This record gives sequence, structure tokens and C-alpha cells, in this order.
Amino acid sequence: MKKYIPSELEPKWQKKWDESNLYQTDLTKPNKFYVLAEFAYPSGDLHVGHWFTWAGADIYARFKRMQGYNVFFPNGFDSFGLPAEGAAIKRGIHPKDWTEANIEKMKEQYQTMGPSFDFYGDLASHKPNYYKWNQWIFLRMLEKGIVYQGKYLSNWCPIDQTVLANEAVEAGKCWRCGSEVIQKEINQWFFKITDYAEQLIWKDDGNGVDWPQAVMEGQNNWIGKSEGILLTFQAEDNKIEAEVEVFTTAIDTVFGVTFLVISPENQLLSKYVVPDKKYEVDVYIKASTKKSELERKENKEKSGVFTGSYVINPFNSEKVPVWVADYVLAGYGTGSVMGVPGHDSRDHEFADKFGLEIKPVIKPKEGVTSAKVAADGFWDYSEIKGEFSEKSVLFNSGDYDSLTAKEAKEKISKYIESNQLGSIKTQYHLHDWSVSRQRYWGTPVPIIHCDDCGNVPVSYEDLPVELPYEVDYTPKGEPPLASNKDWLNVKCPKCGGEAKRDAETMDTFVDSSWYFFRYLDPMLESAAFEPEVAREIMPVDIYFGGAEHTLGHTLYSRFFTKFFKELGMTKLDEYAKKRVNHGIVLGPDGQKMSKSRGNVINPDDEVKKFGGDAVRLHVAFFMPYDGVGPWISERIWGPFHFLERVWGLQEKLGSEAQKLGKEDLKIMHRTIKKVTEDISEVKFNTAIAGLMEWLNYLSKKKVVEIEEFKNFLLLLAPFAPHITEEIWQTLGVSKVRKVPKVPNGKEKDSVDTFDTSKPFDTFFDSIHQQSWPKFDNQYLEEEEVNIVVQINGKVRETLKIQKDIVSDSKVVEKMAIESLKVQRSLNGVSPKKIIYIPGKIISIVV
Ligand code: ANZ
Ligand code: ZN
Repeated sequence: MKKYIPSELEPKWQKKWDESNLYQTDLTKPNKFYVLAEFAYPSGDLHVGHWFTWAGADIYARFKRMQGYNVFFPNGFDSFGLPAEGAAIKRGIHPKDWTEANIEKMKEQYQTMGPSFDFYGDLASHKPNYYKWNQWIFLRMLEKGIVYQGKYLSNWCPIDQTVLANEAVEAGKCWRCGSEVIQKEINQWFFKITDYAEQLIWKDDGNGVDWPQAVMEGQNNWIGKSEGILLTFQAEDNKIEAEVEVFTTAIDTVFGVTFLVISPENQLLSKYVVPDKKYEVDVYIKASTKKSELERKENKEKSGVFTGSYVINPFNSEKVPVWVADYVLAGYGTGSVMGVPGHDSRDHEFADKFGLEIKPVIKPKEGVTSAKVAADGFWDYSEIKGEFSEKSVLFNSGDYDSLTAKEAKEKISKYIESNQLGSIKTQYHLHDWSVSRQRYWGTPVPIIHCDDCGNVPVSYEDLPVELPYEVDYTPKGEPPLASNKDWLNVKCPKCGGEAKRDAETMDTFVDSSWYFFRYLDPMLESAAFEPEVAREIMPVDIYFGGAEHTLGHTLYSRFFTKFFKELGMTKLDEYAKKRVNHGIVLGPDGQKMSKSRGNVINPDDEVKKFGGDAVRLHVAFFMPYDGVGPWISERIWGPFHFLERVWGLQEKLGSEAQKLGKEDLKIMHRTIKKVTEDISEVKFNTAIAGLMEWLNYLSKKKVVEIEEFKNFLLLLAPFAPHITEEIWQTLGVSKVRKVPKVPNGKEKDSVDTFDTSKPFDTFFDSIHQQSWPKFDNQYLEEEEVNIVVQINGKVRETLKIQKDIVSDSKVVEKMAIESLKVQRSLNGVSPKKIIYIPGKIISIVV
């Protein structure tokens, strides 16, 4: 027999599958199943981390197809973004040329692993027929008031020279280049995602879909819904014509207020600063703009300046000094807080530093000892509002003394509302999404600036606003697009006067927020997508991606889906029924695999050496799909030998079909069951372990029957599509079938390899079009049954009883009594009563 040489058979089948349009989906057929793998960035070289991401999706897609679903498994490229510009600046290659070359290269690399993508339409977000729809969405949002422009203190990356969304700042650093993010006031475009904050909250029922708990919690924390009170404090000096409103979630501490803080950016501040303090406050404001939001939030070393003015606490008429301090952020609540150093740790640090009074007003109820109360009476509010809300009691709080915190909160809130001292308010930590980027390689913002007419939207007929090829994309403080004057200078669509295009581009997260809708037809010219098609094919049934997208991409896509719903383009609330977070492949050094760390493994070499099937098998086997583990190339020998042994089984096939024996049937059905269930639950590694066990069994047999071998190949097919196809075809089990040549009538590059004059052609019968094997429970049942023996309710023994005598109570009871352990427990006493529940339990009463 020939040796197993992957390089001889894999390219052959890849070509055949491609020519036969094997994986192209006919979206008009019923029983759809949409498998989505996260949009890939074409960075140049695929590394095995990338394979890991989509290989799981491919295995799943193949499995579902064999189960009879009409699987839609598209792929495309998230091809706008900074690295293209970085490469351009470094190597002098135009971002477009660099990106397109990378896409070609990545497609070739993908091809060597035999993925079952439907590449129809070649979706790539840098193509005008894609980003045109980003612009369309932008304009629709503008119409609906979801897009606005504003000057905001923003995260600014000094290296990339661009604004960053909060989600793109990791521990104070730019997520792409790792440099320290600074704060800069910038005019920019925003998506008002905060309007959707409530809708984006995950409810206890998981919003009717199956997403990882960690993602739902992460998003909810990020949205940060918080219910509190807006309370107004009047200035003590009636010459100050401004009151201060604070947002508090701890109104039950209102008698403990000993100071009030206004954030440095708050417009109100200047009204409270007395002339004497003006200089000091100004210096302070300047200094605080240099700090990042994170620094301000987390710095334990508090800073601030007294304004010289006071407000009056409406509850006890006490004079409260007003301070400015940067631990209070401008962008949350009202940008002012009431300082309660007796119960808020930040306020406590502040009071300590400046010698302000610390006045606790809530303590644990008598007898409650588990609360953590400090020597000065400080009791952290996180404890009070939690398990102690009813085990606490107010003091120093006027009429509210001796109420629990919970009762006081309700009562004080009611008082505030009925006396119009403030109002109940739900607040969200979520910020609006800044989408302006001062970069070249992205979607141009479809706006024209006219001195007379202001911001004028480009009309829908004039979309797309194409990204010009010729620009100077080296950062010089102004957006690169502004360097192409022919592109920049236009006539105002309203007045016809001289005007300029907006030279910014959109955040690339806009591209990835809705690509899964566009996959339905990437070539469509009349709309972003066809609502009727979306109704049939959406939602995504299973979405494979990385946990790092919890706060960015997957949240934004949910927002877009809700916006599309508002436009009547979809009825969906959630776009993906199930989300699977894949694990992380580490380099051989145990660090996360990435180009910048230089620990990347190029899969091309591995595929050359072991073949695509062995590499795929290794990807699926070397750790749980959601695990974290290092890639060690030598270990691919394991899967390779496994495949060699599968190959070798061909020699053991009997010349005439014989019936399978009892043991043969048992392990076969058991493995079918295991592999079916494990793949369903995305447990690829244990599915393969099941196949290995079966292979060991088969290898020991003298003669392997065609029936068991066929089933083995079918179960292995999603993992190792080439070798299984090769053997399948030589087994002669496939029938010639008639299949439409171009299944959904869509043209494809390779279409000319068909005879298009005839609508049908004889077609090879691929293993990947076969039905998934079914298991039969009758072969799975165990021969023996475990029966528990109890004496006076205590378990004393577990008996293994042959199945055929289980129902014979006399025999079973006798065996129970005679067992050594039972004899020892009985210790000569004879039982009063024996109750036998057949197949389960024997109760002996003494
Ligand atoms: C007084 C108080 C006493 C507070 C106490 C808490 C505990 P969440 O849950 O995150 O919504 N706060 C309000 N606006 C702020 C801002 N712009 N910058 C910094 N802190 C701000 O937190 C709400 C609480 O955070 C508010 O309730 C306020 O402090 C503070 F024992 O008011 B609290
Ligand atoms: Zn104009």
C-alpha cells in the first residue's frame, strides 16, 4: 500500500472542493445554520493563533453540514486599520497594496488547511462597496440624532496620533502600540451608544440567547447601570447664582456630608472660586488635564483646592465647604459629588489629606459583629449597601436616626422627591462612542464642512465618498486625508460655495459592527443587506471569537443590531444565538503568541512538514478549545501518527462484509455518541480522544469491517477533511450524484471550470456531503447494574448485578445479605425488613 503523504493528496482535494463549489451555500434553502468566525485582520502572516480561532468554527460548520443543516460559513477580511498605515510608513508600501497582498497571501494560507468557507463575494471592509454602507449607516444615525459632533476631552495616543475609545485603552495604554495615553480636547464625531444603554443590559434570562456569563457580566459592568439621586445644594452666598447638583447612590449618608467636590472641568466651578483662590485653582486645573482618567480614578494620593465658598446641606442646614478635586470625573453623573468621608473611601482619603471632618452616620446594628468598621467609625458603603443594608442603623441623622440604611434610603428619597430637592436618576457609566480617527486607512466620514452652512451631510446618491489613493499618510498633526487637496476641496452641496470634506476616518470597529449582515450578500448594491434575507438567515447560530472583544466589538455589534431594528431592517434584539470564546495560544515560550513578541509560529512550515490535516487535528486536540496553552510543534507528530494509523487501516479491510460483533458495535456506538455530543459542546479535544480509543481498538482487530471504518471516517471528517476524503473515494462507497453545478446560481471565479451550458453535471460524492452517523442506544447499555445497599438509611455497599437477574428480587436480596460488608455491618443481627426497588436500591431495616 502507498504511504500516507499529505502533500500528495491535500492540494488535490482542495482544488476539487473549490471547483465543485462544495461549500457555497444556497441561502434560499431551508434549515439554515449560520456559523461565524470573528472577522480577521489581514496582518500579513497568519500564525497558529489565527488557525486556532477559525479551525473550531470550521470543524463545527462541517459537523452541522453533515447533520443535514444548510450551513452558511462565510469569511472575509477586516481590512481597514492602523497596521496597514504602520507598514506603509515603515516600508514605503501603500496601505492598499499592502493590505491586498496580505489578503491574497492569507487566502493561500487558509487554503492549505482546507477550510469550508463560503468565500462568495470576497467581503473586505476596505472595498468601496463595503464602506459605502458604513457611510450610509453614519448618515442614517445622523438623521436619527445618534451621530453628533462635540469637543471632548479624549484619550489621545501620541504615537498613533489618534483618538482612542475607552475600550481601546488598556491599563492606561494604547491597545495597539502600548504607549501611554494622554488627555486632549478634540472635536470629534460620536455615536450615541448611551441612548441604548438600557437595551444593551443583559437581563437574568440572558436575553434569550446563550452567551458566556463572563461576557454578559463584563458588558453589564462596563455599561455600569447605577440607580441614585440627583440632589441640589444651594450656595451659602446668595451672590453665587448657581446651585450644585450632585449624583449619589448613597443618599442615606446625606447627614455625613462634610464637603462637596466639583470636578476641574465643570463649568460651574468658576462661579464658586473666590478671587483669592483663582490662581491656585487655575494651576490645579491645568495640572489635572495632564492626568489620564485611570490615574485620576485610582490614585490614592488625593489632591484638590478649596474654592473659598460654601453650600448648604438641605437636610441639616450645615455649611459645607466646596472643593475642586480631580478624583471627581467630569463625564459621569453631574461631575460633582457630596463628600462623605465616613462611608466613601475616596472621600475618606481626601478628608485625611486635607484635615476635613470625618462624620460617620451609619453603624452596624447591635450584635452584628462581622462588619468591618474602622477605629474612626468609617464603614465602607459597599458593605452597607450589600449584605448589611438591613443590619445597619443610622445615627447623627435627625429624624432618620435608628432606621436601617435600607429604610432610610427609601424614606429620604421620597422626601427629596416630594419636596423637590432633587430627583431619582438612573445613571450609566457607558460613554458615547467616539468614532473619529485622524488616520488614513479607514472609512471617510461623509460630511462636508462649509463656512456658511456648517456640517453638510453628503447626499445618499453621492456615496461612497471614496478614499483617495494619493495622500501623505505620515502623521503631521492634521489628518492624512487633508493632504490631498483635490479630494479635500469640494463645492458645498447646499450653497455651492467653497467647502472642505471632513478629513477624518471612522474607527475600524464600525466596520466589524455589522459585517455579519453584509455576508448575506457582499455584492448587493441596493442596500446594506436585504431585510428579507436577514429574516431567514439571521441570527448567527454560533459565533466563535476572542474574549478580548467583550467590551469592544461584541458590544458595538449589539448596538448596531438594535439600531437596524429601529430602522425596521431586522426584528432581532440579539444578533448571535450563541457566542463561544476561544482560548489563547501561547508561543513555545509560554507567552501570548504575537508578532511583537517575536514568538510567532508560522503555520506554513508546519503544514509543509505534517500536512494540513495533522495541523488541524493538533489545533483541535492540544488543549480544550477555551483553554490557554503553548504551541509545541514537535507534538504534531502525535496527530500525524494517528492519521498514519488511520491510513493503515485500509489494509485491514475484509474482502467481504461480515457482521459486526457485540464489542465492535458497542465501541462504535459509544464513540459516535461521544463525538456527536462533544462537538456539539465545542469539546473537540475529548471528541478526538474518543476517536483515538476507537482507533486503538480497530488497530488490534485482524479484519476491520467496512461499516465501522466508514463511520470512523465520517466522525473524523470535520477534523481531517483531506485524508478522510481520499480514503472515502478509494473505498468506492460514494455514488455519483446529480447536483446543480453552481448551487445558488451565484457566479464565482472558478465557474469556468464547469460546463455552464448544462445546468446539471455529474458531481463527485464527497464525504463532506454524507450524513452524520447516528448512534443506537441499545448498544450503549451497560451489562451490569449498580445497586446500592442501605442499612437503616446508611449506604453500606454497592453491588454489581448482571442485568438479566436484576428483576429477580429473591436472588438480589440474597446477594445483598451475603455480601461481606453487609454481614460485617449487621454483625449477627437479623434484618426486620428488606425493601428492594429493582435496579436501584435495597433498604435493610434492623
Ligand atoms: C456620596 C456617597 C457616599 C457615595 C458613600 C458613595 C458612597 P456608581 O455606583 O459608580 O454610580 N460619584 C458620583 N459622580 C461622580 C463623579 N463624576 N466622579 C467620581 N465619583 C462620582 O457611584 C456613584 C457614587 O460615586 C456616588 O455616590 C458618588 O459618591 C460618586 F458612602 O455620593 B456617592
Ligand atoms: Zn454651504
